[in-house]
Amino acid sequence: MPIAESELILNKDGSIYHLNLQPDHISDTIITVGDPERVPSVSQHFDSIETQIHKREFVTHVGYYKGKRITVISTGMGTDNIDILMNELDALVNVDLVTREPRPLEERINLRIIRVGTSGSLQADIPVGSLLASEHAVGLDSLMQFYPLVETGLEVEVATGIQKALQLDYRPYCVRGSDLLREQIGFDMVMGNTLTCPGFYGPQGRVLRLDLRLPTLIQQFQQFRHQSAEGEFRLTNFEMETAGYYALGRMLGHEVLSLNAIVANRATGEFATNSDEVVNSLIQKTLDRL
Ligand code: R1P
Ligand code: URA
Repeated sequence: MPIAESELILNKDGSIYHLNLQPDHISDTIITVGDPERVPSVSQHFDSIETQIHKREFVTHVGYYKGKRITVISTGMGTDNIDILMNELDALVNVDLVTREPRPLEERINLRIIRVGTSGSLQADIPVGSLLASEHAVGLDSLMQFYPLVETGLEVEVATGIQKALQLDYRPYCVRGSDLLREQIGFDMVMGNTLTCPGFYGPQGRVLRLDLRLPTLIQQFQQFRHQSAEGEFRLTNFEMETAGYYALGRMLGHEVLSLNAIVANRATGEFATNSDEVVNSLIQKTLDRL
């Protein structure tokens, strides 16, 4: 059955609705960033840039780095944008946009998607300036209320423990990212478990003028521990996209890794004075290891 025009929306030139891209625009290896202005910070290192396309917050540059074809795309903030990004990237490679038919299983393409983002550390022993690779992500957002994500026993235990600790009305979701990519690109980085929040202020325990429902939110996150045969699990950092990437990556069959430049420390109250340098060192390391 072809996918209806209302479900898989194409622009007049045949490009996909939000990303504004055609299948031959993208490479199998894709770096994603939240901030559209971070796209040229990545592509400035390319030997050459073959394509530059943008629509809304989705800015895409495609080019070559040391002979390898790389795509860099900005997503904006939040897992709602990651829903759009992951579904549209997958459709570009795994749906025939002319016949509107999904490709047969044996023709499916697995993308490698690496998020290069900023993040706040939850723990005093992970200082600003650290580079952190997310082993697991815990999603406090609602995206997985709408997809049948299959979680492992450990993932369910962790998510249930966090639900209890935070007295949440719903169970968060927990997903492990790509071990393959983490070993290849993040091998010398801090290994972490990332909390993906549906906001930057209240959901990450920041108080400006509004009180929080749970005043001890930050302490609950910092102190949360789960013991299992795999060792001790603790939450290490806050950001706003990783769990959405990992969950949709698992369901669609793509390898996904989230890398975090730690620019804030919520235990010590510090913000990095050299945040651009920290992000640039993460970009350089990522490009050299792809
Ligand atoms: C918040 O300031 C934004 O920064 C982090 C969060 O996930 C959120 O998107 O990532 P980026 O620096 O990639 O945008
Ligand atoms: N991004 C976040 O989401 N939180 C932080 O504290 C820093 C960057």
